[in-house]
Amino acid sequence: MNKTESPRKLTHNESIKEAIPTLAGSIAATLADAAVDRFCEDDTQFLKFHGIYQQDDRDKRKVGKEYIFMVRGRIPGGVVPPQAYAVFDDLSNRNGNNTLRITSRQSFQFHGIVKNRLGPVMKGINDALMDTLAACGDVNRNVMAPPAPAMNGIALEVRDDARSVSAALLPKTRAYHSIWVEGVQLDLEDPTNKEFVDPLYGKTYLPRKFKTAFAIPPSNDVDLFTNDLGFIAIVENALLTGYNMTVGGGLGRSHGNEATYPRIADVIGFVTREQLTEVSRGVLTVHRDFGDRTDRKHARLKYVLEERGVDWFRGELETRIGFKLGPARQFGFKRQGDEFGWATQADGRLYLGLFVESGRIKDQNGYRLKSALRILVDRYQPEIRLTPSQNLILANIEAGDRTVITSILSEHGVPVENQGTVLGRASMACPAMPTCGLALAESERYLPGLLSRIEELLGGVGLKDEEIIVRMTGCPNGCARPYMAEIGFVGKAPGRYQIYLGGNEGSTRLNRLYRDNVKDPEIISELRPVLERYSRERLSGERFGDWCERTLWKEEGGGGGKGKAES
Ligand code: SRM
Ligand code: SF4
Repeated sequence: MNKTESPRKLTHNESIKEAIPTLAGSIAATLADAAVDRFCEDDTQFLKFHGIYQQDDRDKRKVGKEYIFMVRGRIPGGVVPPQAYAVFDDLSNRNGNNTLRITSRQSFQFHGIVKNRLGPVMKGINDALMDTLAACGDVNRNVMAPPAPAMNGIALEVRDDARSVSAALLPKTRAYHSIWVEGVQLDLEDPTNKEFVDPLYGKTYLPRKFKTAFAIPPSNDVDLFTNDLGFIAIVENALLTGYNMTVGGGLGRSHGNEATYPRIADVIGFVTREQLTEVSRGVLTVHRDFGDRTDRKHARLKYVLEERGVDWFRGELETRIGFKLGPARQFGFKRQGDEFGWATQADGRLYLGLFVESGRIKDQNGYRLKSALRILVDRYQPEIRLTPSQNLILANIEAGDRTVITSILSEHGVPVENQGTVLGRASMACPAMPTCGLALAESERYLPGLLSRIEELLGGVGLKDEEIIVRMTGCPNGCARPYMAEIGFVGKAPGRYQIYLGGNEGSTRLNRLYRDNVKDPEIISELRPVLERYSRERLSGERFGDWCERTLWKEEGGGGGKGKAES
């Protein structure tokens, strides 16, 4: 800043964090006041650090605002023990909207909780030895790791490393435990609370959210390059020697604001397993100290990387950690997404990959996934693994139980073979309406119908059963990672979407904007000519996204985010 420039004003979030670094706000007092159905604005910001969002049912707005809460778990690597799953299932029946939502970061969300049930839900989650601390807020979020059960020891080691990093980056405030487990307001007269400053985050935490993921090539099932911090497992002579580290990925953008854009992370070097915690803390503190605290739309680590450059970042990090990163090693990603059906674990037991449409575990008409899962969990105690593509895996199943489990699922309308459709299995949608306050258009409720129409179109142009990765979000924030899809739909207004084309199977490339503000009836007519051309012109085995990149974008140009990862 030169002498004449005045410092830019910090955001309101910065001043409330500075004033109450324990993040306690007046949450406990409001919780105890049965006469009110919601929290004040500042407390809604603190609640996020506790894993809670205040929402309202947007379908009911015409008749008045009905406040409801969404609670998100912190489940590193998406591993849910059977006992905890049973508790989650009970809690969603008694207190929520009778569904459990698998998120695109391997967690569970409970929707539709009214204020006086918030306490019991939070207590129930903690009693099940799970928690929601730092599932949201300006902190490191749920750490992702490959969900498929260990085919060898490497996957277990990577999962352990993901857990260690998750633990190392947790905030240390005692407010969470005090409010939700002990049920009391934090005693602010106690000097340790009065003077509390988080040892890692400081008083004002991060300028914005921070996301971490681990991947084991060739699978990129965690969509690694969309994370602020990523670790790519390097396996040499069948041993996990360490990780290539990536920094500066992120997808959120705003319509009409060119200064915001999706960005693919950079690979910045190699670290050993022993160095993981230190480098993770180091990267987080660079975000803490250099992220933009004057504009929350410009506050992600990706903008620090884009504006200051990779070399600057590496130098800053190395100064903080006191050692040099090694040169990045060879790696290659082939595929994102999940495998479905029965498979064998290294220990001889079985696991079952189940497709869950848009991650919503529910009973609806003849499809009763929620009831079936509960029976299986009670009787066979499988471990539940949540995947970053919003599906689930039942793990650690004895081979002898396979037939009966298959028939219990079948009796509940849940197939094990040929689950969903080819397009459905490769799709994702964010929740959007009616719970998300930021949704501009439908997503989860709308995508299945649109997919049927696209399937019909594909059949008509000679592409029946062609896998194309389709993702939809109700606004440009990118929660279902639409900017990595071969076809991405991004909500612009009710019934209107942007269409992005050209992501790839390994999820190492951003797609580009093809058409803006397309009305629902025109989506199919916009897609028809490109799919017809793809069908005619594609090379043998060439995927739709790769054809777009090779052909369409050479002709059309196309706008988009920053970067393409090496793979
Ligand atoms: Fe997200 C905000 C849902 C993954 C980028 N996201 C929201 C909120 C909380 C809306 C709000 O702030 O009021 C949504 C709650 C809707 C609801 O009713 O449940 C919401 N995000 C989700 C989930 C549930 C979508 C899903 O389909 O599963 C995912 C929860 C993951 C988890 O368990 O932690 C979810 N959100 C993502 C991802 C994907 C990822 O992390 O891999 C992104 C893009 C990656 C990134 O962060 O850049 C993402 N969500 C955002 C943003 C844009 C952030 C930005 O940098 O601009 C917002 C808006 C915000 O934070 O203000 C947002
Ligand atoms: Fe809400 Fe937008 Fe995220 Fe969808 S992408 S859940 S509409 S914030």
